[in-house]
Amino acid sequence: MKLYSSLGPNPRLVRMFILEKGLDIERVHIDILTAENRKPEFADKNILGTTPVLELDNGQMLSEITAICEYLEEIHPEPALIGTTPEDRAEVRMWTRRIDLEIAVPMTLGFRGGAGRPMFEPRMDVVGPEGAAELSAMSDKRWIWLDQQLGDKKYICQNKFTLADLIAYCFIKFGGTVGWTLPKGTDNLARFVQHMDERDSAKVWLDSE
Ligand SMILES: N[C@@H](CCC(=O)N[C@@H](CS)C(=O)NCC(=O)O)C(=O)O
Repeated sequence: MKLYSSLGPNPRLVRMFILEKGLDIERVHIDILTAENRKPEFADKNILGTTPVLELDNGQMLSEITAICEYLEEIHPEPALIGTTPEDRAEVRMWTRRIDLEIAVPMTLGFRGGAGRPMFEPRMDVVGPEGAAELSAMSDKRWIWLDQQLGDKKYICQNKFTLADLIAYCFIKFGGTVGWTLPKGTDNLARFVQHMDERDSAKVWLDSE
């Protein structure tokens, strides 16, 4: 297997997931700053042009972080990061999807149409500056909501470390790389980030690729 990876929260999430699983997968760096991922050659790996992409040994290309992580979990069930029973798996998927759709997507779209506009406008449709500000404000509100859901718990669900924690952590850390900080009223998330920073897999955030 081979992981086509780059800067950004999505590839970093998959890299952390791989480390948490104790796997060793060859990594190929794709330079998204120079739009290497938007060249026609990369379309053979992912028609949407985004990273990460996992190339399987049979040549199949998988993209979308949840599809990649679920695949890895199926072929390497231990340690379980998406739950061990149908109910547990459903709960982890529910939280992961909530964080992805309700927080990560508006945050990403807000960044691409705002501070990230010079990089993204030439390569994809981005929302206008006003829409970008609204999307960023929307995701900030939802970070506050997530903080309330977390409360004084250590992890987002099931009292154990799961994919749902990884997605929240990776998008908070991504924000830190582009001048964003957690909104006021998210002390629980700040504490969450502190203990997640202690995980060995969190070292991917120190490595600049
Ligand atoms: N929904 C996708 C999002 C992938 C994504 O947006 N990746 C970013 C890096 S974090 C990317 O490729 N950005 C560069 C670009 O879109 O040109 C997933 O789950 O993998």
